[in-house]
Amino acid sequence: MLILYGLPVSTFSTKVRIALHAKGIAFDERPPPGGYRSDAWRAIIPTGTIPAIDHDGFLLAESEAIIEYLDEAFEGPALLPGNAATRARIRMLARVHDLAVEPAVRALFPLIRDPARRESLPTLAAAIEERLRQLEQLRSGEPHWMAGAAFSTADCGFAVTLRLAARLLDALGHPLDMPASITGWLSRSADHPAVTAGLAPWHPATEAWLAQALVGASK
Ligand SMILES: N[C@@H](CCC(=O)N[C@@H](CS)C(=O)NCC(=O)O)C(=O)O
Repeated sequence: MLILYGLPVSTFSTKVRIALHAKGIAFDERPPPGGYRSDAWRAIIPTGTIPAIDHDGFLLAESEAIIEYLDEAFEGPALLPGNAATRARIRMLARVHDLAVEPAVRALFPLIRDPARRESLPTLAAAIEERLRQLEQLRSGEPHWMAGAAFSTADCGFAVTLRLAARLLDALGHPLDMPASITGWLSRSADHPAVTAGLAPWHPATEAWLAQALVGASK
């Protein structure tokens, strides 16, 4: 059976978990041996990051490469559907997620752990909101999924990251101002079975991490 090396709380592991559910691929999820960044894990995946997959001995890291591999190697609904232009837009939005939106959200982590860092909250929140305005323009009012009529790899990452952004900013007392079309996409995504299944382990793990980090921060 295909192995997903990942953790419930990890954004990029959850992105791949959603893709696996969308393709209907049976998988066994395991934590990276020794933990991510550990020497034991780096001996397997030199970057030390999660997620990675093991498909009958074929090891692969990097969420977007993994999803494209799964799409080509397995039957099931296409995660890069459509013609060349649609597929290019899917890849573009998936990169905007990985390279622009997710890093802007990740920048909030130190503020959760350390109240002394929270003076940068307005700046970081504004940076996320600016990224979301850009995303809205890039999507040009797409009424269905992130990049068109069909659910795609472009939906998998945003389904995690936009929820995380809203949850972290809420915890920091600065509710996220999300463009209306993105809010609409977010509520549609909640009803997609792959998103529901992929997020099922992520929700409690995120709440547990947040509770622990906030308690640590108040000491
Ligand atoms: N570009 C990578 C990013 C993966 C990533 O940053 N994963 C985080 C967990 S969500 C991680 O492993 N962080 C440890 C590190 O960066 O050393 C991908 O798409 O898989």
